[in-house]
Amino acid sequence: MRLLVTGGAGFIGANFVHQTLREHPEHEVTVLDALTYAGNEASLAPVRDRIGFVHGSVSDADLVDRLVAGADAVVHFAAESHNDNSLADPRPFLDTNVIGTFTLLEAVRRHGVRLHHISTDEVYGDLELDDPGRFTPETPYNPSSPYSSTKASSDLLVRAWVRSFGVHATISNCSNNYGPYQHVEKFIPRQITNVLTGRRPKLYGAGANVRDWIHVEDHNAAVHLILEKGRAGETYLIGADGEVNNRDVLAAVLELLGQPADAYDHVTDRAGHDLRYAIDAGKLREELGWEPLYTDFRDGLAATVAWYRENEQWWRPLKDQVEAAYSARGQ
Ligand code: NAD
Ligand code: TDX
Repeated sequence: MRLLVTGGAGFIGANFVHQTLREHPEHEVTVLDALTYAGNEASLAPVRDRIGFVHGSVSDADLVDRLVAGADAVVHFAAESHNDNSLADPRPFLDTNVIGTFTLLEAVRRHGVRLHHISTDEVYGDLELDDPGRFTPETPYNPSSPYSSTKASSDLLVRAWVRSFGVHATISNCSNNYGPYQHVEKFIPRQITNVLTGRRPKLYGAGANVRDWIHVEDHNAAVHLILEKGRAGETYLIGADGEVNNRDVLAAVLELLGQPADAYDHVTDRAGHDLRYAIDAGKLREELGWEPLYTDFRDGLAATVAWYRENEQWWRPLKDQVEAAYSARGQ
């Protein structure tokens, strides 16, 4: 298949491109990426001569129309993805996540091209710490932040285009990813690179918030399965039973980097901070036979720490600016 991968210079998209070339050489890959602050061509450098790369926006209707016309399927990763940024400046989240997805939907509708829309578990809101339940495809949407509300909006647009126009689309809602090439604004890489640059890690509030961690390779393997075997119009939840609270994640990072257990700061909590996310991936496991490979979070985290140690040239140019913005917000 000729795959158009939007957001392929970002964290999950770049890992998807690498995995595709390694494990699915039958696909031809073209990346469409606006190279925002979060996009990094260096993430694609090892495979640059084996893919097409177009620098542009998913909201550019003429460009998107042309690219979609030459594809068999679109895998749509492109988004503004960081909750804290959406609290500071929501507008780009509407432009890319809502208008960008709308623009792609109109193009796949015109050209009869398959779309897989990448989304998040944050569309479901949050759970209490002691709630025995987890998110399922039937959980009502209840997003909290400007980021998650624009992702929820984009999912609803996809569902409406499936129902009203018969667009051939699938959606996946995944939990928190970790692994190589993740921007240093995000929790795990921020703390690793704080230690590596002599800063103290920063924990929001008391750190009781729970995230359901999944290695990015497991997420992308699920996306490939959905592309191959997913039923049109369906939503699949992706998660690997990886619930850990932020305090425990940070403790593991500190230990892996040989730091004392108390070598971190508590900082101002995120406004509207979601308490807990948890995914029931039963449908994906039972219908499509997906199983995660990274079942030990600590092993995956150790590999991620090693990657950041070995790839300072990739993250170092981003670090000071990110920390300056955080410290201006008391975080
Ligand atoms: P990221 O911020 O690392 O990468 C986003 C990429 O999209 C960047 O390369 C950026 O340049 C590009 N982009 C932004 N605006 C664009 C535009 N208008 N046109 C074209 N490209 C544009 O994000 P990520 O963490 O890799 O997330 C990828 C997708 O996965 C997003 O849709 C996100 O909502 C979803 N998701 C992320 C997680 C997670 O834990 N990171 C979990 C579930 C779902
Ligand atoms: O410095 C920090 N200290 C801290 O305690 C940062 C950056 C975060 N946190 C907390 C906030 C969250 O509870 O860590 C947790 C994870 O934070 P993020 O990495 O910002 O991720 P989150 O807000 O959970 O959203 C992520 O997962 C779902 C992605 O960024 C989203 O794109 C995805 O949809």
